[in-house]
Amino acid sequence: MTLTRAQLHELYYYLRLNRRVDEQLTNLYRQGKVVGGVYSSLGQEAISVGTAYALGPEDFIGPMIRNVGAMLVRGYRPRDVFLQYMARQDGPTGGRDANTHFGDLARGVVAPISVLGELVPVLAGVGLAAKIRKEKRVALTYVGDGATSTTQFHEGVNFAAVAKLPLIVIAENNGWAYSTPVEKQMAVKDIAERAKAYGIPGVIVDGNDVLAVYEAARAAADRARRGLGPTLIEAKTMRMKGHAEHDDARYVPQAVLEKWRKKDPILRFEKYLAEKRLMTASERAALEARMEKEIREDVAFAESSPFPPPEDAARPVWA
Ligand SMILES: Cc1ncc(C[n+]2csc(CCOP(=O)(O)OP(=O)(O)O)c2C)c(N)n1
Ligand SMILES: [Mg+2]
Repeated sequence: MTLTRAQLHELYYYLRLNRRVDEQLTNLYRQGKVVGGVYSSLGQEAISVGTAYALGPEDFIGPMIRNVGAMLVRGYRPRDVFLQYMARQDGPTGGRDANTHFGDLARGVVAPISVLGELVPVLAGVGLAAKIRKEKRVALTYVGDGATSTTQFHEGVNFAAVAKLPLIVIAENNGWAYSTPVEKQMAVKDIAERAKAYGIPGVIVDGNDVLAVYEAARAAADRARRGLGPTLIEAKTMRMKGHAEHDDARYVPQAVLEKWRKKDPILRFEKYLAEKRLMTASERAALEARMEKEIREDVAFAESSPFPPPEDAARPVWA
């Protein structure tokens, strides 16, 4: 374990921030203030936070809907997320696009689109550019279990493998792709098994253990930087809510959710920090107070931001 006490606190802060942003988005949605859907990362925070934390500022990520945590680690603030979900003028896309469909190349964040698996070849391209320019950059992106069945996933991973590109693909196996369970999605038991067919390492990690996720991403990044090519990391987890806030997920057995609630990644990390005496109760309270203040201020800021003026609608778009 190479992380310092301060870094462990930072990891914990991002996990909590991810969860609080998520809870706040749900509140805003229920108040009718969100334009579009809310895609929760409840219970999956350790994957976004642990992987993004393992990268350096020169690296690139391609987040998907459940990776708000990774965007927070890359420097976006809760207000950016609230503004974007509420389609306000001061938001990252000025109200033009929804949910996590925003990015900033200066921050190393590639904006996603909805098409599943699409970011895999795009981030492979980032890796290819880095390789051609001899830059020690790593590109990391996320797919769900469902997204690993797409053509784009296959083409992207295969190309990255053949060209030995510095790509890390995080497969978040949360058991469901909308209402389709994993066993109806694929005939292999583990997504990681698919890596064999591309000739790259396939690693399975406990997606609810932030330190394990961090270590796996760290190792894959080191490997990529040494020119050894891509890694597929399967993070086992569970989608703890419906596909989005409109979906009550009645098709998910309650007993399964109950089992996974006991493995909550944040409670687990809290327990670890307490047992190892790495965070005191007062340190935790201070962190919580700082975060709550930020959430409160950012919600207020986002709510007071105007909607974009209609005459602005055709400005910066492609055509
Ligand atoms: C190519 C493609 N097919 C279908 C959809 C519609 N769709 C959006 S999210 C989703 C489920 C995704 O499941 P998974 O990849 O497991 O990710 P999760 O939602 O569990 O994070 C589907 C079917 C899409 N956006 N793109
Ligand atoms: Mg899924």
